[in-house]
Formats: sequence, structure tokens, C-alpha cells
Amino acid sequence: MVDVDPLVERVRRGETGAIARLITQIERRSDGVTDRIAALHREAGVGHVVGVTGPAGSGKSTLVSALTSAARRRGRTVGVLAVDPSSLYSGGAILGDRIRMSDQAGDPGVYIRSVATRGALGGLSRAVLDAITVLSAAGKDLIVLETVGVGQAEVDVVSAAQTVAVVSVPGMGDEVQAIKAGLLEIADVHVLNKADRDGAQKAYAELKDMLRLGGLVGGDGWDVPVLKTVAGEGTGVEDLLDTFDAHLGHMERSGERERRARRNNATRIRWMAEEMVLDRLRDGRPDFDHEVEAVTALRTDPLHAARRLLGEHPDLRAADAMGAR
Ligand SMILES: Nc1nc2c(ncn2[C@@H]2O[C@H](COP(=O)(O)OP(=O)(O)OP(=O)(O)O)[C@@H](O)[C@H]2O)c(=O)[nH]1
Ligand SMILES: [Mg+2]
Repeated sequence: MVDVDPLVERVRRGETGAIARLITQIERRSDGVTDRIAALHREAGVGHVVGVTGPAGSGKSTLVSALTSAARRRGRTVGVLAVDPSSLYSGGAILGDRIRMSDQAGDPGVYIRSVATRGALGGLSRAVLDAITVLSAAGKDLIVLETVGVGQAEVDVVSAAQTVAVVSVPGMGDEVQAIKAGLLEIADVHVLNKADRDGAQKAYAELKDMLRLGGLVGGDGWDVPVLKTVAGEGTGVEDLLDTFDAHLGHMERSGERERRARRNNATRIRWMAEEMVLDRLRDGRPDFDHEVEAVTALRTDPLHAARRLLGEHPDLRAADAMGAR
């Protein structure tokens, strides 16, 4: 980057206000935001991205708050992104009420916000990836994605994470629900929260059985563990953080961290390229309109028009092609 963008510089220094502004720009797809994210990309990729997902009310936010406190005690900085695929951007922190993190208020080592976007779910996944880049470039050691629900959208969002924790609770068949929605396959760690409730031991045994039956124990050398927590009391949270560390270490040794990074980067390149292609194919762009006219006047055909527009014949425009005939 030749130009030094002041906002980018402030994000690099980890300034909370700058992080907030840039993530808002991401949500709004503001002008210049893609260049800012690009400028930060090479400094990103250091923090450990952990996805926490599971049914509504399972205690994800309480757990994330406890994890944040535990990580801070270990001297780590934390960024939290709360993502609700069912809600669209409405110009503010619509999920503020879902985030119960008053313990961290005023700590400059913690940055918490909700992320939402207008429009398609793919846009949300993209906004989340970009927001992760921002938090990572801002130096956050632990980046937590909290997503509510158990559908495909959550699966898409948490696939940006290096470690995925699926939270379930005793009773109510939540575990079964999570499995139906395909969350079982994406879990690197299962958390049975509200372990203080009746039926915790039974639910724990059921989860263990399901993992065994699903053949997911020891698949790639990582035994998907089931941890019991009581999030409000912080019980089991240090163990959970240790487990996240162990999983990251495993991912690094097995090459899985790199594989996931490759997958995310391939997705990002595709999104970026798709956007650029679509921009070239906009009504009102002179070269596009020119090709439309040429095809309509039967001077050329859609295939050759498309090839020219995508630069496959960079020196041939429709009119030249016609003239050459
Ligand atoms: N008994 C018990 N209650 C808990 C525990 N953890 C969280 N809760 C309570 O469960 C309720 C829901 O907790 P949240 O942390 O908001 O759950 P969530 O999964 O983030 O909820 P959504 O974001 O709405 O999906 C709150 O009343 C918590 O106090 C726990 O370990 N044991
Ligand atoms: Mg929550």
C-alpha cells in the first residue's frame, strides 16, 4: 500500500474507536472499505478464532463472557463478534441486548460488538471474515464468534473459525436438534453448559455416545471432547480455554490450520473476484452497454461479448470485431 490510510493505521494500533468504525463500514459496505481490509490482510491471521454456536438460550453469551475473563487473566486480548444470521443490519448494535458482557466494560483489551448486514447471508459470512481480519490486525489474541441458532447460516458463519465449540444444555433434546442441523460435524469441542441442571450426567453420556456412533472420535487425530461447564459460575471455563489451546496446537501440527486458512482465503478471493466481475457487467457501464448493443444488432454474440468483457480478448472491443469482419 502506497497510501497510508489513517483509519487503517489506527486499527493497527488497536484503537477501539477505529475498530468500531471500520467494522461499521464493513456492515455498510462503505466506499473504500475493501481497500482498507486488503491493507490489513497481511497483519491478520495471528489471533485464534473460536466459534461458539448452539441453540438460543444455551448460555453462549454467558460462556463467552467467562471465557473472555479467563483469557484476560492469562494476559490475552479478546475480540468478540456476536452474529445473528436471522437479523439484518438496522443501523446499530441490534444485538446489544444479547451480549451480556458487563464484566468487561471499560477494559481496553476487550472489544465486543454485534455484526449484521443487509441482504444475503453470504454477505454476513463475508462481513464476519472481514471483521475477523480487523480484530486480528488490531492485535486481538483470541477472537470469539458467537452465533445463535442451529441452521446452515450458523454453519457458514462459524466455518470462519479455527476452533468450533458447540454448546448444548441438558434436556429439551437440544443435542438432537444440534445434530440434525449438522452442527455435530463441525464441532471441534462440545460444551455441555448448565451442567448444574438435572439430567446433566445423562446428557453428557448421550453426547459421548453420539460422538462415538458418529465415528467422530479420533477422525483426524483430534478426539472431539465433551466438556461440562456452568458458565455463570465460571466452572469448567479454564479447562475449556486449555482445550481451545490444545486444539489450536493440534491444528498447527496436523496442517489443519493451514487447510482452513486456505479454504477461507479461497472463499475470499472468489467473493472479491465475483464482485469485480459483476461490477464489469453492470448496466450503464459503457463497455457493457456497447456489447449489449452489438449483440442486439447481431454484430456479435453473447459468448464473444462476455469474453471481451472479461478481458479474454483485451484488445478487441465489439466495434473493432465488427469492423474486422
Ligand atoms: N443454570 C444455569 N444457567 C445458565 C448457565 N449459563 C447461562 N445460564 C443462563 O441461561 C440464560 C441464557 O444465557 P445466555 O448466555 O444469554 O444464552 P445465549 O445462548 O447467549 O442466548 P442467545 O444469545 O439468546 O441465543 C441466562 O439466564 C443465563 O443466566 C449455567 O451454566 N447454568
Ligand atoms: Mg447470546
